[in-house]
Amino acid sequence: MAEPLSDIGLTGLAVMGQNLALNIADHGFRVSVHNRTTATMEKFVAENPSTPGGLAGYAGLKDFVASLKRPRKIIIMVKAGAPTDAVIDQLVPLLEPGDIIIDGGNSNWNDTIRRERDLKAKGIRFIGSGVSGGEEGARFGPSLMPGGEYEAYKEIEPIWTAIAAKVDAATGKPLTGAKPGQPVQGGVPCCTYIGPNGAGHYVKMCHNGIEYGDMQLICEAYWILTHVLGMTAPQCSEVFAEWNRGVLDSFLIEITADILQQKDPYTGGYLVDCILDTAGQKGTGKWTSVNALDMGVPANTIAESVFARFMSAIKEERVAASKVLQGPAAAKFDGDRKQFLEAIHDALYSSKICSYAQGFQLMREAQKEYNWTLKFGEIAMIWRGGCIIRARFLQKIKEAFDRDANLPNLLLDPYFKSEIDRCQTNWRRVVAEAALRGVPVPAFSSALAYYDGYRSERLPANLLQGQRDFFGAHTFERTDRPRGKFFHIDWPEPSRPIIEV
Ligand code: NBP
Repeated sequence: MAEPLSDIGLTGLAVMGQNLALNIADHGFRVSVHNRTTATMEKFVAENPSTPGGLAGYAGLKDFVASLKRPRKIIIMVKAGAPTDAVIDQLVPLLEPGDIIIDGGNSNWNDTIRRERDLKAKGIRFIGSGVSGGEEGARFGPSLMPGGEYEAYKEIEPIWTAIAAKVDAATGKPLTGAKPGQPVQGGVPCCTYIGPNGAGHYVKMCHNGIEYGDMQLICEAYWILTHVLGMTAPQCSEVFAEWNRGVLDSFLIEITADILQQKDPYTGGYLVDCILDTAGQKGTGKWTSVNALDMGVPANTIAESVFARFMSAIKEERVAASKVLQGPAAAKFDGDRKQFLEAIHDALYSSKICSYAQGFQLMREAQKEYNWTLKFGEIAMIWRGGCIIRARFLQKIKEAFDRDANLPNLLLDPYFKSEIDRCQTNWRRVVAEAALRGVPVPAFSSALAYYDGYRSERLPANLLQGQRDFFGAHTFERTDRPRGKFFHIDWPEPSRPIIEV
């Protein structure tokens, strides 16, 4: 008897592809799978003989494509960049108009815009879908951020919403307990149509930028706990575990508490104290920061988080500099420890609000740039589960955009405004204490500078414009004249006449 046709195909069976294929099959969909290296596909299929939907392995792309129901839906889960283009080029001659290619990799949104346009000209529909949550998310429920033609998304929507992470409708908390072959039942899927062409991959990139910010902010809180309050790793672990019961409740705080109490199998000490302090990055945080610079959006906390990784990476240089450069003498902390602990909590929380405000501002600007209409409340909603930044906090962001879909900045929402009002004295105290003690907190301080900058009616850019006009005749606008009217001083002229441009 002929094999049944599959609901969907997936090519690229590394860690993400395998887990995503199993997730899809767990929801009763039959999945055809393919990998450039056939042995990987054969091993994967042999190891998973009885999934609810079934896996069918194909060595050749022609047979793989022929095994799919029409319109064919093919997920590409290969290394982002040239490999994705290579796979698309191999697939296109085998497809028919109306078929759908879905790129689930971490592709740059500009590539997605280009691919969607080029494929549309050939009659092939293209979805660029952010897939968040790493290996675990792919296996038991990622946060999914699909972008492309809406009608094409509707074709994959039943599969996409089935495999996405689910959260409780009332609390927004992720539904847990999925096991192989037994996905969670019910709940609200962490998946929504994001917008045309590259919108899904763009939003995924912003998610990653925000993730960089969250991680760096947590690291700075840990550094203050250890370097101002002198806490040990397990003591810090208890603090984070406690914080995880309040407004900071999130996956990243939870794993931080766990990591900090992990013993080191080699030394018997704590693992975190044995991990070399140099961090890498794969690019999406950098893309977010570069894009913020390109679009002129102040996303300084996210960018500082990327720079902090770069600073960590120049370990040898830092070691050499530490022997030469002086900071303040480290006095023992003699303040109220309980109060200062609360202050660190509030500094972390306020900085986090600013980091998210920047991420959402970036997306606001991008929608103008790329002619998208992004639904920010829905974006916050689908990040509540299945991704690294999942947090109770996202429910509050969703509520803020429910109150005002056109909110210009999260800081202006009444809830977040009152939270910052409540926390800002503590936040300032922590940043000041860190500065006085020479403890580097680039993301905490840049978030505070962002807050103070954003709430400033006037900034010293008046002088800056004067300087620009002095050396480059760049002209300036005046406080007492309408916007758009430009002036210039003829600086070299002794009488320095003012010229209306
Ligand atoms: P990798 O990014 O490590 O890519 C490995 C896969 O790409 C293998 O299947 C490999 O085939 C295939 N491949 C390569 Br490399 N070059 C190819 C080519 N020219 N033609 C065909 N296939 C090619 O896999 P991953 O870590 O599973 O990630 C997959 C995608 O998901 C990436 O875009 C990644 O950025 C994204 N992502 C990853 C994570 C994560 O936590 N890892 C999270 C979210 C998103 P082979 O077996 O023959 O070498």
